[in-house]
Amino acid sequence: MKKLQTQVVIIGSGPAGLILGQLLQNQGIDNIVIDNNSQAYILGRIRAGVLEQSAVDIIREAGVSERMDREGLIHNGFTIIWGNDHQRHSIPFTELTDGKIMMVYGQTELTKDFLDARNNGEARSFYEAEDVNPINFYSESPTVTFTHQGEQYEVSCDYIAGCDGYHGVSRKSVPPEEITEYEHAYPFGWLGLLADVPPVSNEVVYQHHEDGFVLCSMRSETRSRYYLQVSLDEKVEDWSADRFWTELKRRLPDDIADKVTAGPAIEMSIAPLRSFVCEPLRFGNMFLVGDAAHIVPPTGAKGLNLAASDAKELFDALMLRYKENDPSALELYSVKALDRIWKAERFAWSMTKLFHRLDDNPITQKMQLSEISYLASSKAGQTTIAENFVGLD
Ligand code: RFL
Ligand code: PHB
Repeated sequence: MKKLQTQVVIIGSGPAGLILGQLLQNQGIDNIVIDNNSQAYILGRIRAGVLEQSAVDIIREAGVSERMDREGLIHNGFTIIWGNDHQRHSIPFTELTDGKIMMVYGQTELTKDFLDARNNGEARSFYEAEDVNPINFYSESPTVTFTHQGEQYEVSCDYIAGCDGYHGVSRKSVPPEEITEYEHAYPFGWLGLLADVPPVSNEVVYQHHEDGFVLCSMRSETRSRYYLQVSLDEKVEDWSADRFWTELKRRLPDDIADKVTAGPAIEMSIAPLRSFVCEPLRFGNMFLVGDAAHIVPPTGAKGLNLAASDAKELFDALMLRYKENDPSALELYSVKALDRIWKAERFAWSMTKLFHRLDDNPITQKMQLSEISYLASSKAGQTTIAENFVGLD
């Protein structure tokens, strides 16, 4: 058994764990990252693409923004389309929010930048770790045990940050009577396709369609990301790229469909949609961060942004604790983060319910179309969407 010591053990090397690790590392707070997957596997996952102003600021503070600032695409609005007559409207969110922007920069690229920064520094990390187990976190000497390359490890620390996503071990290690989970699984999913073709529009497009939601997004000027709402019975094996392009063009208005450039799929997958929050986020000296604590349906593009904000909030609290021996912000972490998280959950829930085919009752669609039409015609309505979309302070 190898025994190690550090200040903070970070379980999980997704955006939450890597951002927290980098912020701590920059301030000389020792930390160890432990992930049960390989770096190649982590980099192979295609996920988020849209960063809020606050996430952009956090990435800059971490000192890992060089490529994002060079290659990321700044957006000032997004387009909504609705109804049989394909009405459309651009919501100028920068104009409506005193200059806040969104940055299109793929989670894969962001993760690569943070992994490179960590790999090039002194910080210790373990990938492909097995049987990762946080223990004794209600005591003053929390410990994380795991096996790596056949060797058993025991790491003692001051704090554990559970950044290991929805399926991770941190939340599951909490005694059930100490945690409350709120969850709603939607009866549909998103079929996503990534392709090296130019985007159909220079803005992200959200379309309400009677046969299901459509999202046209991008990763760069030469790489597009599209999503189609599909039923949960659909299997990705039944979808060829050709079938995807045909269905996408069928749902889009003709003039936009004509501009779609089809091409081979780099990746296709189906993601189920879920709203999930657990409370609290602190269990003795273990804290939950990012998807380990909450899941949003992707309609408002909030998941990665929440993970970044959680990491920053925990980092600020740890700084106060280590630099000024003041634990008060750690005590407030759960309450403060949950307030922000529930607001983002509400927005993602409302956008999901507004734009997706929810059921077969025609009155549901009539209500949705009327609400979208109202929002598009009202400056107050658009401002509400805009300020939630760019992220509430
Ligand atoms: P992650 O990224 O899931 O990372 C968790 C890490 O923990 C590791 N792990 C373990 N390690 C040790 N022991 C264990 N037992 C472990 N179990 C798991 C895993 O290997 C992994 O490396 O969580 P994190 O860091 O909290 O980051 C969350 C984001 O990844 C997620 O919220 C976003 O991708 C959500 N999301 C979007 N968010 C946005 O802000 N904007 C978007 O445009 C956006 N689009 C999306 C999305 C998510 C999607 N899918 C596939 C769910 C689009 C899609 C389709
Ligand atoms: C994406 O580009 O993957 C994306 C964009 C906007 C969303 C969700 C995902 O709301």
